[in-house]
Amino acid sequence: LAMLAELREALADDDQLFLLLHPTVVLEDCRTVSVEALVRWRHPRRGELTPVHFVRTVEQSDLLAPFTRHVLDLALGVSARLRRLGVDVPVSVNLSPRSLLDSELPAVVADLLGRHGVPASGLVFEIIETVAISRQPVVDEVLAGLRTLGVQLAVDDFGTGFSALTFLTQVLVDEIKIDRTFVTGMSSSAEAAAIVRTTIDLGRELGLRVVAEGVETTAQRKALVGFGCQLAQGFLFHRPVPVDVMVRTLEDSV
Ligand code: G
Ligand code: G
Ligand code: MN
Ligand code: NA
Repeated sequence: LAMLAELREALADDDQLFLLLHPTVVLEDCRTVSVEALVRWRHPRRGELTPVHFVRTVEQSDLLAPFTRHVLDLALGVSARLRRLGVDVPVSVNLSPRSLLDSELPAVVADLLGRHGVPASGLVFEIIETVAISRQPVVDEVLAGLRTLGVQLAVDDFGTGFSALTFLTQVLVDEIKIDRTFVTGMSSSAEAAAIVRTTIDLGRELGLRVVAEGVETTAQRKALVGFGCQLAQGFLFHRPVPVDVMVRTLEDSV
């Protein structure tokens, strides 16, 4: 309860919630092709908190919609700032599965895109597969509403949820992000390697972008290239960085 009150304050404060950005790169030349927004909470007493410390509380309260809006506002602010510098890379935002039960979401997204002057194609929502099994009508409606706007959808942590492959075809998804546990497991587990390899093939067959998450070693990078993977995210390439750092880095690249 104390945390809820503090979160309410954080949402009204310009300084407490902020984003780190984590690039996705092309494996071949390490060029940044998109940035993922990762929210952090600069708590007045407890210091910098990661989402594991507060997202569940947010999801179980009436703060989810304002929180989602706040993160989206920050992320689109970043996008607008990059675009003014001539850097045209999509920004991806992680969505709580419960946000897909909010039928107002597409209208909120449309409003914020308009305010920031960012085209819908510049926004990617990362959703987890688990949303596929509930498939309540409102979820379909919200996903369809987002698709109609032209927002892109990525399946995050692919392979770890309750997978419904029909989800990939019924919901028009643009991208699959292979969960980090499979990438980490590749070197010691033939099964993990097989899952990575076949997910890359699946993505290619379905015409989807495939991003390997959590790439930390050059051996993993080589294996992924060998499997025909083109995109990756991970500490080998970048750590999540503050917005100002990312802006300076990308500014130098144009
Ligand atoms: O940034 P970090 O590695 O701590 O992320 C931990 C988890 O928090 C990841 O699963 C990530 O998807 C999630 N996460 C990061 N930012 C957001 C956000 O803005 N909203 C939601 N719902 N989850 C987020
Ligand atoms: O669930 P999601 O994929 O959104 O989680 C994002 C989280 O994964 C972020 O907190 C980010 O810091 C973390 N992450 C991204 N790349 C790596 C990596 O290469 N190694 C490790 N250990 N964590 C990573
Ligand atoms: Mn993610
Ligand atoms: Na992920």
